[in-house]
Amino acid sequence: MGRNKIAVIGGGQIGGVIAQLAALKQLGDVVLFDIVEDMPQGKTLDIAEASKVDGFDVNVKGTNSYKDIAGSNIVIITAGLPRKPGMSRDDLLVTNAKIMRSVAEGVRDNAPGSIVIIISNPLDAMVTLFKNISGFPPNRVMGQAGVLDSSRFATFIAWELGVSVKDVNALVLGGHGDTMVPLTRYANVNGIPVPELLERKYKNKEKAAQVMKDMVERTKAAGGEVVKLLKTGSAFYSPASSAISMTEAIIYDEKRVLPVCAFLQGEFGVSGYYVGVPAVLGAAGVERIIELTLNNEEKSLFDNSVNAVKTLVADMERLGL
Ligand code: TXD
Repeated sequence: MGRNKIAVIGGGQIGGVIAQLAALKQLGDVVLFDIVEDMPQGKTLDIAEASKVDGFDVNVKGTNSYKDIAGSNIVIITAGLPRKPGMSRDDLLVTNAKIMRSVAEGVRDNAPGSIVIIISNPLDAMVTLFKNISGFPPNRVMGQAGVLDSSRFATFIAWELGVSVKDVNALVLGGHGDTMVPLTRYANVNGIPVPELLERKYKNKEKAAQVMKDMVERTKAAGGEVVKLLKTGSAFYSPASSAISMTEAIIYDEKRVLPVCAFLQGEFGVSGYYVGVPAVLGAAGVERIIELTLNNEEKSLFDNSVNAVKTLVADMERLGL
């Protein structure tokens, strides 16, 4: 087997950082595609010219032609507009569905054996659309949301408790929208439940519960918090890192257990929809979905989030997108 080839579709903010990280980590040769002329060529030239300094040696190519993605084993899709302040992810549906349609055709026709990680928003709908147009099997089509949302949740917990973020485990399930479900009961610091640590810190159950609730709300609104600060565009470093960690899990067959926007076929009581759930990522892509027991409150939040995804997918169909 030769080198991995990683195609990144959409050479904007997230696509550019993904290309740089993939090169720095020498994950494989990198192709950066965009419809804007010269821009992906400019970014990849810039990245390649750092190879001596950073000590990496892979091919990094920018292109406006889908032919150049031929032979890619991983395709990461970031094409699509980002939010502006005040917008929800769902407001991007019409514009980005049109973009995703052309991207899905390009990937289907030129990299038919690839494993695809989608980042474009509204995430759950864009993954669904890609799967429908490409006809790729569900294990080879997934979305990135949960790795980032969980990393945001873990970051807030680490700051609150004054511990290393490396020791925090936190999981966010559901759709990548305002209804996402950060699981408080499963959040832990090297196995010690976060709610217990908060109660010890505040010596007051109500206060501890309020602090946890605030972290949950901040996690759900975290994308918007960055959008508001940036004024133009949305988060790009952390989404890029999240896509890279999924890529590593796949190319190194790591069997990592990550929250992934994956196609459910009966798991969690859901059939035929893409929703964020824990899954095993390895050489075959989404190899297995891991179910876990949700209590009544968690279940109702999860169902609410699944319903939001269903509405979005129905809107997409109603609008003929
Ligand atoms: O975690 C997540 N999933 C996300 C998703 C976190 C943050 C932002 N997320 C979404 O990713 C965001 O809402 C957007 O829908 C995408 C890409 O965000 P980015 O910040 O990278 O947007 P840019 O900088 O505008 O880049 C988008 C690029 C830009 O260069 C366009 O020229 C290109 O997409 N584009 C296309 N590429 C290929 N094909 C077509 N048709 C096309 N149209 C635009």
